[in-house]
Amino acid sequence: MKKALITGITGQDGSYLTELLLEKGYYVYGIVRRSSSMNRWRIDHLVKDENIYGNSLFLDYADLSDDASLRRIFSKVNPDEVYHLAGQSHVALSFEIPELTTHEISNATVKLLEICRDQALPPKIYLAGSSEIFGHAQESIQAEDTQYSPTSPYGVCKEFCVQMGKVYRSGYGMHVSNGILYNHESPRRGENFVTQKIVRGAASIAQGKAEFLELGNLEIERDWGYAPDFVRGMWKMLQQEQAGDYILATGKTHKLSDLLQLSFEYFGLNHRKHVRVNPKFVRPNEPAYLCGDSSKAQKILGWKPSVTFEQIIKGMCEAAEKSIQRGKL
Ligand code: NDP
Ligand code: GDR
Repeated sequence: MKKALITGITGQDGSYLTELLLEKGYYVYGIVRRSSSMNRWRIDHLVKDENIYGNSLFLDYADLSDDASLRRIFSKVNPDEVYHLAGQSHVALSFEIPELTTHEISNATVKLLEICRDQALPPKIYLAGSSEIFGHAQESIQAEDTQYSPTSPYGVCKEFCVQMGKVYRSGYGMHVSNGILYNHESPRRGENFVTQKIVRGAASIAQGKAEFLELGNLEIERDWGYAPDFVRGMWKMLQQEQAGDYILATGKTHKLSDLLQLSFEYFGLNHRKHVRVNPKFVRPNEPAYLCGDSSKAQKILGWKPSVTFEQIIKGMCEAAEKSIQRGKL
């Protein structure tokens, strides 16, 4: 049985990746960090399952800023595959906390690469790159060879990681793959990302708990995919003999107004009556449009997205509705 170590196991992608790897018969080791309140709802169902937790799933306390704890986990686990997903993942917040963003994304990635390099048998490594590295791209559809032009501290840090991944791959012959992933969503999406904010905002308005939803830039277009599809792509990257860089994207974009319409209509509302712009949510700079070409992943990994934008948003609305029924929203 293979052993996988996941940083960011409590996040959206980490939770789906854990499910996938357990299904495939892996031993999964996850790094969790201490917080004043437990924030493990995405993996609670696995942790509460006695057949899983302690048998094929293991959690250890660590933090990206705590070198000793990370090194200790590597010595204990000796992983075959490392999926490095942890870090400050909010683009808008990276303008407010650029230093923390740099530490958690750039410095932590170098640290992990170095720890992996020091292992007797370095593991295969997945690094969580982002479409934000393309920023104000020249090409309307970006491919792996599109020039990077990030527009946020987050995007710059992710470019740094992608470049470092290439350096460790070519310099030391390590199996490091960069996934350049476009936005991917699910009912487990964090509540301050725009899809979940809109879905839950519409649900609150429908319940009479709020009258308006305040958003930032409404004139954007993104290539939104489905998180469980994307973690399948991460795993496929590490099953290749050669490591590489791969874009995972649907190749189809939608406007923010499409997202608003779908979500508000689900709850029987007209979004035009309930949405207003609050400059607080407008970023200093950002790409207006991002769309990815995943031909390389389709050809080499045999990867393709399986869920449409409409199905993703409907699934998120249904999940919000269930949360309302359980009194959790
Ligand atoms: P989430 O924000 O849902 O999860 C982030 C994870 O990182 C959480 O488990 C969080 O732990 C953990 N984490 C953050 N800081 C630290 C730290 N200092 N030490 C230990 N753990 C930490 O992100 P996603 O699952 O959506 O994304 C996974 C990765 O992929 C991220 O690196 C993100 O930037 C990148 N990415 C995501 C895309 C997307 O659309 N989802 C697209 C492209 C890239 P805790 O639960 O304790 O906060
Ligand atoms: P993004 O996702 O920044 O692309 O990062 P997010 O959902 O935060 O924003 C998408 C677009 O919506 C616009 N927007 C708003 N966004 C938020 N969060 N809140 C608002 O009120 C709002 N109003 C408009 C944004 O300006 C933006 O254009 C996600 C993260 O998962 C990253 O980690 C990942 O790297 C990228 O996707 C690809």
